[in-house]
Amino acid sequence: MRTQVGIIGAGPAGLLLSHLLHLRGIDSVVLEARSQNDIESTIRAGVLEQGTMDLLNEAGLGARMQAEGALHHGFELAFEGQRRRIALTELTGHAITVYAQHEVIKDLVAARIAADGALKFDVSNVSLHDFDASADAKPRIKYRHEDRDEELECDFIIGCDGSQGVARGSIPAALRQDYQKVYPFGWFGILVEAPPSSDELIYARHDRGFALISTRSPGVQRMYFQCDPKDTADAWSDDRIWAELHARVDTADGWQITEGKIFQKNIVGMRSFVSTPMQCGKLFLAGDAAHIVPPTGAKGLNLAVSDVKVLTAALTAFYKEGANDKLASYTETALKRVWRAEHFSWWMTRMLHKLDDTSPFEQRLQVAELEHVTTSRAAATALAENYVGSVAV
Ligand code: RFL
Ligand code: PHB
Repeated sequence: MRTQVGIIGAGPAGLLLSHLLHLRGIDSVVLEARSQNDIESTIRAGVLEQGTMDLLNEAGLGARMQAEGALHHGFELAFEGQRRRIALTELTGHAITVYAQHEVIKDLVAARIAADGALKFDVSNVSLHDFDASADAKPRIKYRHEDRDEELECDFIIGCDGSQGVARGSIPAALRQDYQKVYPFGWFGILVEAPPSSDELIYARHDRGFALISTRSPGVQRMYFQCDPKDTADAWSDDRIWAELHARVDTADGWQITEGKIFQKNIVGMRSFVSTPMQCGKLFLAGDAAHIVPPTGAKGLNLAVSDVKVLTAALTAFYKEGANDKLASYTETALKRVWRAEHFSWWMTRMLHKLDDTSPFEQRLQVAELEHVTTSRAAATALAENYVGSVAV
């Protein structure tokens, strides 16, 4: 089998790339290790930046997002028993949409299937071959599908296979530089049948640890609280979860979060990670395959989308004009936004979480910083520009 662009991974990065290339008349095949049902039901991100929304709309993928997603013009920071608003739209002219990642995935899969796009689920034993830069190199992806060993020949291989994929590791270690910070805490996430506690997201800093109140729909809410990454979901009864969330988020004026039936619990670890370069010969990496951010800044999915935007322009220039320059500078272009988001996500994480080494002095510094970003218009604007993704890079 042959195609122009062989894509590994049907996450937001791989599916969106395949769809955008199709709109520009470029063929691709997407190989995914999991089943369609699995990728369409895994609960992950929720916040889409304006640039992500614009791109999905331009690509004809925005109908359900506009109908079912919720446009948010601000969010709140809770600390010291009170809540202060960051007025995103007033400060930046931009907004965000809360629309679950697995709904984006469903929209993308439907678009690929409607366009007869080649999308293979449940593949295994994926390996990458002959992607060196020489003109006569013919990149190939070997894989197993429906009990047969298969081979896909292509002009380029794009690794969109997330943080645990095989693509990044196919680049020789001697050519790569990895940067990493692992945080000594995780997020306990729950899905709750309840009305929203608040009109906007709430990021809370408390001496007991961080908490986040987000939403999925008028009847389903998403909440997180900082926990030990080695903790297990079973160790947390519903009562214990609500007690912890009330302690961290409720405000001194008597306002409380709204409880409901918890129907899903999970724990995720937190790390910051960048692998560079994001390319090697005819292999390119996009999204979590190349970089990870802690979820505090809501940037991961949006970064995957911005990589794909840069890569689509580069591949289009190659196929339509024979130009190589944008492909050659892909890493440099993509990493500017990546490092901006890495810094922002680390900064938000550090400002809002209980850190292992936080002395009482540093705890007061966190509060001083929160006071500053919620009272200085300049500081609030810097935060807001980073959050909505309109910050200059
Ligand atoms: P994905 O989504 O991990 O997709 C990779 C796909 O590749 C497949 N795969 C393979 N396929 C074939 N062969 C192999 N050898 C393969 N190995 C892996 C996998 O099965 C999978 O389907 O990567 P992608 O496309 O780069 O997308 C990245 C985003 O998923 C990720 O950054 C976000 O979910 C991060 N994130 C958030 N991002 C935001 O922008 N806003 C948020 O509000 C937000 N909240 C979050 C988050 C991530 C979270 N977790 C679970 C870490 C909240 C949480 C709790
Ligand atoms: C979510 O709704 O899942 C969510 C929202 C904001 C974040 C992270 C996750 O920063």
